[in-house]
Amino acid sequence: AQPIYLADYQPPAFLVEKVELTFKLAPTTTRVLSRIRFAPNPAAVPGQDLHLDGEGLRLIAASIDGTPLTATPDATGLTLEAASLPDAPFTFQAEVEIAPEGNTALEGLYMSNGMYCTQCEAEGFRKITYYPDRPDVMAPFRVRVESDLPVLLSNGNPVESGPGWAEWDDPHPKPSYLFALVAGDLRATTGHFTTMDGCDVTLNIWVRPGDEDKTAYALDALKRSMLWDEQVYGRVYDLDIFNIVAVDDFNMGAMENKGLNIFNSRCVLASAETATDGDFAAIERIIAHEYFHNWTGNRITCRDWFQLSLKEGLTVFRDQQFMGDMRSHAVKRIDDVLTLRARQFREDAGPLAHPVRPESYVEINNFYTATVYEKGAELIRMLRLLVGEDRYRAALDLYFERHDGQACTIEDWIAVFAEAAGRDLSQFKRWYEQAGTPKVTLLEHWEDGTLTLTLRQYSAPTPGQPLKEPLLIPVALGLVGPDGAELMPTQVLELDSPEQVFTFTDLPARPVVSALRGFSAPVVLEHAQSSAESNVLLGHDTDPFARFEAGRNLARHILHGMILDGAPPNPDYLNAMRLVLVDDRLDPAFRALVLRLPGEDELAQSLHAAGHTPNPDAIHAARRRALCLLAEALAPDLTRMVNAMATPGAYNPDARDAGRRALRLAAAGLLAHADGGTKARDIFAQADNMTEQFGAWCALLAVGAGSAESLQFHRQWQANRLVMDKWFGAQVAFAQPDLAPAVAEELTRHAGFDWKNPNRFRAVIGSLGAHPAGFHQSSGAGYRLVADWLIRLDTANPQAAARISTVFETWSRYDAERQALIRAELTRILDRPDCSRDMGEMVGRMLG
Ligand code: DPP
Ligand code: ZN
Repeated sequence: AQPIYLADYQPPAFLVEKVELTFKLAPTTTRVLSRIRFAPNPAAVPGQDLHLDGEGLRLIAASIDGTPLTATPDATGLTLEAASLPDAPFTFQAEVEIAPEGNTALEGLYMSNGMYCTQCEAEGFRKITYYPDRPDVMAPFRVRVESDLPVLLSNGNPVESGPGWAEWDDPHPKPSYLFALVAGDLRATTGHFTTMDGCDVTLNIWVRPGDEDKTAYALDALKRSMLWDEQVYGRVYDLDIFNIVAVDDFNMGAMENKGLNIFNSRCVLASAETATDGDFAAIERIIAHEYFHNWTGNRITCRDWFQLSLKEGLTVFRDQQFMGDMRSHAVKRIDDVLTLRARQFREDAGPLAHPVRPESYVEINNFYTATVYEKGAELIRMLRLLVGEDRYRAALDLYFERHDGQACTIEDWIAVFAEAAGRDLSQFKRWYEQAGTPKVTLLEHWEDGTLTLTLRQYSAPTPGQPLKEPLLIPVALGLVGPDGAELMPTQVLELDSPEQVFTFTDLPARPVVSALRGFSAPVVLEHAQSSAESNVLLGHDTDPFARFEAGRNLARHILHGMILDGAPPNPDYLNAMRLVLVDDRLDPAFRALVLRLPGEDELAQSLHAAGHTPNPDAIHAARRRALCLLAEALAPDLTRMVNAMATPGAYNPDARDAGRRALRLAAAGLLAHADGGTKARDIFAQADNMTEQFGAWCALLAVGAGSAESLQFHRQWQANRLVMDKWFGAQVAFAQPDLAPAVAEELTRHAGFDWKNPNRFRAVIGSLGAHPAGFHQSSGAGYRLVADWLIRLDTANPQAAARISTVFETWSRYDAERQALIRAELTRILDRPDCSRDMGEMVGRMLG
């Protein structure tokens, strides 16, 4: 397959003024009738052919202004030759047949549990009918759905309906990737929202019968999102109705189709008994994310798919702000940085590294990545820090005012900031163009009351980018006295050269440098600090992220020592952890985060960055030993915390109770390494909510216990698909490393292993890939099992298979034996005649 290049962009030859669609739904013989009004694009080179994308369609008939068409489609669609097209607007009509029932790729129109639904982003609409399936073609849609199923939905407002049919009208011009249709036997939970302009909006959460008791939280989160977007960004909803539908078989988390969001049921359904605090938070975030897309994505969309971060980075940043406002900014920031490092830094350090705005792709579905999403959000956070909050808001106002209804680029985005801030941002723009995580080195020199800081930046080569230019890096920095008092509040240093020196004079004593407060830039900071200095920051820094980071640095340092030379942990560290654990002035959620040791993959990443070849078994063993030592040292306090953090009364998913449960479970989980799981067993037995039931069960599995609880969990929840995903996943995630591949394999033979369901596949195969010591078991059994299943899934659902293939992206970190085993598996995946375009691109990039 040929790559597509950003540099080759051409405006569309024709624009669309109006789309009318009729769907006659049937599992294997759905008919789609289209009537599309085209007009020549004044901005395009005249005299071009009109290419209508279409894949897997059976063309029944087509015409232009009523004259039957003779052109025959090829594998990519239908090309209407310039010479055969009128010079003025014309109407193209077509009738095609498709088979949603056999659509296992879950892209286009497909079926899930007897229900019809769609997924069109990025290029699924071309599997529904012939159309210029590109985001810079925006049009109003009118849709008629015909089916005997009781609920028939599409985008926009309902206009008319009768027995067996319904019509919907979406007046807002939209790209085809935002088209949606749903038909099924569904039940709604309904609410209302009055906009700040006084309009009433009907809100519906549509679910399968039996799931109505799991919709309340999503509906509430939706109302809060709508209010927040009005209050913080001045953005008002623009239709009479907002529908959300829960679907069990779905490749992504959710999709922001105009007025008709479609959600993976995992990202919308929740009750106290079936969902964890983490699930509730994810639902709140994703509901907000998809809702916020209505302005950042739908009304202002992307000119082409290279600009994906224009909508995704911005919308992630907005959902991060929202979650901070709803819960805790400190905890949210720490969580986001942990996710960024675990997923995006990992991606950026390996063969799949790519810029936030890529320059080429073979299959765009492969670029819905942590780089485009999470690093894209970091770039917006940095812009906001550099221009200040007021100018950020002014830039956004200008963006909405200038570009509403348009398909835009990163250049348009940078321009509103440059104008609102009166500042040249061309150096900043490199962040969108250069891949890789910059390394920032900080050196201190102290003399006579003057502190001199030398900051250096370096960006290593990434695939296709051997040389890097210096970036504009905002380094938020404060100075803390040796007693913990703030000596200098946060200043934002702008590092824009390979090396710069900053001087601070007239200091009473040598301060402790608190650098990269709030994680002000997505970089790896190298700053040698003693454990005494880290302890000052951990105990006193005014910036909560910096406090967390100081504890993290101590933990990483100790774990590296244990892994590399078996050095025992410093007693100071154990004591510092005790102080955090019992400090009731600190938010329990924050304490839970500090207590959590860096994960095995994070340790492999940091060891590799420090020039070592990580050994997954040694990392696992050392981490396990650290957990035991920590548990023994803190046992009495941990026991006290388990009791103190109980949340009496009815389950409440809010941040306060969730934080208490997080600390309670963190304490019980740690304690299990000393007491064999006695406390965890109590929590499991008494739990009236999934957070504690599942958390306690995982704590038991982690110490090799919990088999009775596994049986009970299965007995209790076997009828609940989402909870069963947890049952499948946890057994793999917490399996003893040498057993993990066998445990996963055994589960693939379980009657409930419905491998075509992406959630279930991920629960087993994805969990094995996320278990470093299990996946990288030296026999290669983990690699083999994952490869076998990726090959199988690739034939049914290439998009999902390609996404999960990233479990192999870190292969070049490991020793020669493991590298050879992985290369052999990747080659086996690639060297099949039926290897998909999606998988071919991913594996090809990984092999380099
Ligand atoms: N639905 C996905 C998201 O919201 C892709 N747009 O990120
Ligand atoms: Zn999104």
